[in-house]
Amino acid sequence: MTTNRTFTMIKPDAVKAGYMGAILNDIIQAGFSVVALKYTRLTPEIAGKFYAVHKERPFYADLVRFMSSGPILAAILEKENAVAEYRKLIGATDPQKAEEGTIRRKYASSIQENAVHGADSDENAQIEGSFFFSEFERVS
Ligand code: 3AN
Repeated sequence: MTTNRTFTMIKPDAVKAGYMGAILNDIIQAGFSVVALKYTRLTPEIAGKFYAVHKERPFYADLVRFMSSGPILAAILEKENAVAEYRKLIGATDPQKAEEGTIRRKYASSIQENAVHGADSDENAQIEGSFFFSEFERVS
């Protein structure tokens, strides 16, 4: 099912560095509309649950520590072909490999502290959005 929605988080490194407003502005200027927005701090338990698919990866413990190290901004975004369009806007996981002008190229410092998360499929966008937001927290 194509929903034209995706899920993102502005990660603790970018929030700490003061890029939250700039990144949100880039997202909106790129034609995404905000369906839901939440500024919060993940506990290690919640970060661990969110990244459970990476449990077996060597970077899992560090990733959980990092994602619970400070506040994040979670959002559901809408645009035609949202998942693919958003992945294009944020660029490659490794900011050094991300194209010029992408969010990760502009604001990220490393493969782990890479400024933003973007859902990688419609199915995961749906699951991740529902992990953070109830129905009445979404503007329809
Ligand atoms: P993406 O966020 O581009 O979809 P994933 O899903 O492979 O990338 O990884 C999820 C998160 O795990 C990344 N955003 C990054 O913070 C972290 N990560 C991925 N690969 C590495 C790695 N090789 N070393 C450290 N952290 C990583």
